[in-house]
Amino acid sequence: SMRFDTYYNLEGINAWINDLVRTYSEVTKLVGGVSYEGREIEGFRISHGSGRKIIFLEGGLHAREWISPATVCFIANELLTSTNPETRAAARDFDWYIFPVTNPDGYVWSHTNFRMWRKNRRPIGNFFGVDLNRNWNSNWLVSGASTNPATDTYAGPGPFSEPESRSLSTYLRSLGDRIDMYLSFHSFGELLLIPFGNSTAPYANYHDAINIGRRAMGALSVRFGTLYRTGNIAEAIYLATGGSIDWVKEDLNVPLVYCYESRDRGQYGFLLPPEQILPNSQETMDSVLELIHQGRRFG
Ligand code: 0X9
Ligand code: ZN
Repeated sequence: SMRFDTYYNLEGINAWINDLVRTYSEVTKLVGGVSYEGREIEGFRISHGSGRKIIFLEGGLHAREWISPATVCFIANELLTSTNPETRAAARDFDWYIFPVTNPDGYVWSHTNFRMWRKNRRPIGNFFGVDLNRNWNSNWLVSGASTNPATDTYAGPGPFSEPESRSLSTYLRSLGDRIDMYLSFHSFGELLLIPFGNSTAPYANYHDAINIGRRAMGALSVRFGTLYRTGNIAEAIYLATGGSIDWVKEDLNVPLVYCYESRDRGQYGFLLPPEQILPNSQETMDSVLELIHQGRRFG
């Protein structure tokens, strides 16, 4: 079983996924796509009878944000092992599609060569990497994204130019209208963000999404007092288009989509000490349960 006092590399996470498949009959291995360097985007489904609505967890789109895959793994572990009735109900009531590392090449690079790597690893001229949270086909290159492959927010030569975002989006589309909630995990900043990255114009359930998010962040704060701010991407953080949650909202019409910016507020930033994996993950799990609870109330 996985420990939550240390960060795992890709091999470790994928070995743990194989363990889960062997141990739990409700776990099925999934392949969500493929990376530039030919790695599979490995994930798994937790299902107690298929055909339920889906909660989709996307981790590790940005390589250096190691708390993201760790938190996604913790949530999965809770769904499989917790005896808390609320957690058991959440596990049974949904089909959980869980992908801890959606940028495997970048994650490996950040473990082996350069800790602060963010993008994928496709060579572009003399440079490497496209920002996989700028490459989705939703207002691509409109705001907060760069045409310069030397930068960390390079959006790529075109929308879905990258195998990771293109294949994952195809996979997501294949799930059709079954996705009820999509959660994307990043760090850092202690924020809960909703679409869109270039506009604060309220769409159909904008205010519900904000209210549900605020209540969930109330639940997140109970355990350790961590205070997340909830808001639209453009107002709460900065203008940024071509991100995964914007595309999932716009193209797939998923009712509830959120992007977590996990601990901390910048003291350690991307280098969050391993002692904080457990508290960050526990408070996040508390909030995910509340998102589900509140999502039910609002329909
Ligand atoms: O800039 C980003 O991609 C995210 N912040 S990070 O520090 N993790 O890089 C914020 C993205 C918010 N926008 C969308 N999710 N679309
Ligand atoms: Zn990020």
